[in-house]
Amino acid sequence: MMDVTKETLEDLYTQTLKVRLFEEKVWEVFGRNLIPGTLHLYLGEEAVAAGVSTALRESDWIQSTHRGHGHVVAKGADMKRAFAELLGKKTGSCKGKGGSMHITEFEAGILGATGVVASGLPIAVGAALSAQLRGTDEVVACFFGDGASNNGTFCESLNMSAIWKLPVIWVVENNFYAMGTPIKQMCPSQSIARRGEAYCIPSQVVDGNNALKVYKAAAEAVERARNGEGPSLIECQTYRKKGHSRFDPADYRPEEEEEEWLSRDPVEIITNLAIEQKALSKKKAENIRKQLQEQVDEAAEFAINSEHPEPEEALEDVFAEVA
Ligand SMILES: Cc1ncc(C[n+]2csc(CCOP(=O)(O)OP(=O)(O)O)c2C)c(N)n1
Repeated sequence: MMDVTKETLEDLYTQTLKVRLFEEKVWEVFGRNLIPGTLHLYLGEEAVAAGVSTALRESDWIQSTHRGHGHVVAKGADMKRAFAELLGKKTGSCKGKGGSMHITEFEAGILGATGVVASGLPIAVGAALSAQLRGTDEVVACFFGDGASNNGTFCESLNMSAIWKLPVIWVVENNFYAMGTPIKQMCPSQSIARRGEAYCIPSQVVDGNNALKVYKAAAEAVERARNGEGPSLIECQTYRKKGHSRFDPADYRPEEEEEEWLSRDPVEIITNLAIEQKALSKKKAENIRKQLQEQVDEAAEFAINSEHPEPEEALEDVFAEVA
């Protein structure tokens, strides 16, 4: 088992908590009716984004999904611009034109989020091919759900990444439901990792509520990708705290199942681990929490106080000029 440094444990705590506090604030602001459109919260799945992003460098890339706030915040998106995008404001990362499902920030290695399920996988293949052709050692992590793994692009993208030995990490967030459809009704094997093996891609299942376990799997995958050994697949088993999107009460989930999963809170798990391993004192953990809360509150205030775009800006940045 790979050893991790105290700094890494502190980073995992910080990233997991940052995503949690960001999402809690989003939920609060949503309750004030300030967020237009729909919203897919990442609450409960924080350890996946935290573990993967801690294994990446700033110069690496991520491709996100409709449930993307956690991915982009953990990878280092500017929280003010990310929050403003949720509110459809001019100061947002896409000038308010994308909203919750399309936060993008190339400067931070964020290729973008997408509302079309499974459409991110071919984009990750393209980005990884670009990294390979440019002779860099950049790595691309692509997040997607169990539902997305039933889309045709999953097969095409995994196959191509395997034959060309592309530097991709396929990160499946298996939260056992695609909207209200349980995985039992979608996948004959119920194992996404087995599907990765069918393409000769080293694949493993990890506890997606434990940021340290996700980090270890991701760090091994990153090393393989940097060494030119090609893609890996990590199936992170996790659970969302809320429904699929803003108005879904998730009453299709059995009570016992919910209780069991929700008793294993990702923030508590990494806090306890970091304190046990003496990577953090309770006091330092509390100081980090305070600082993060201030940053998140500032981001929300910035977003709320920003202007909406003018109607005539609607078509700006939408079409590219062709010479
Ligand atoms: C191509 C496509 N089909 C259907 C939808 C509607 N839709 C939005 S999210 C979703 C479920 C996705 O489930 P999963 O991939 O497991 O991700 P999760 O929401 O669990 O994170 C569906 C069917 C869509 N956005 N795009």
